[in-house]
Amino acid sequence: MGKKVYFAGSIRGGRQDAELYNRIIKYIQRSHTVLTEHVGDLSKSKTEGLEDSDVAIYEQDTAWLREADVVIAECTTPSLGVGYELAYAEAHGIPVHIFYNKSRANLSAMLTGNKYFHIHSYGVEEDMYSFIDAILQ
Ligand code: 6IA
Repeated sequence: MGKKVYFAGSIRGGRQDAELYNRIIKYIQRSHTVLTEHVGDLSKSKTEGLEDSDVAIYEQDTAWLREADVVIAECTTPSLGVGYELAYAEAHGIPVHIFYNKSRANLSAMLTGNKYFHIHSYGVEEDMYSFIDAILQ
């Protein structure tokens, strides 16, 4: 049976990797459920969605985090919201896998120094997908 995946990626932290998030989400969706499809939604800018209050976003996302089997985060673009989600998942005992492009990111010591997190650096995007297969098998 497919897993429930909470995919985390930057929104207000910057949307330069939105297309990458979209490709990762589509890849995971071939066999699993992604609770957070909107993170890869290319039609929405980071400022849209204001009709949803931030309180509603917080309540929905934390409910999905509690429901998730695993969190997969793409952390090349730093995001306060993603950092919060990773700590929230840890507090609730949800496994967390963090990906970052080693040539573009200098990951926070608060992530690399935390042995709870499974951290995967990649050189090319394709390398990520075999890691994701192993995580979700
Ligand atoms: O601080 P950030 O905005 O970069 O935080 C990004 C993270 O927070 C993502 O992994 C999301 O799970 C969550 N998040 C932030 N903003 C939203 C949001 N806004 N909707 C749902 N989750 C969010 C409205 C929709 C948006 C695509 C415009």
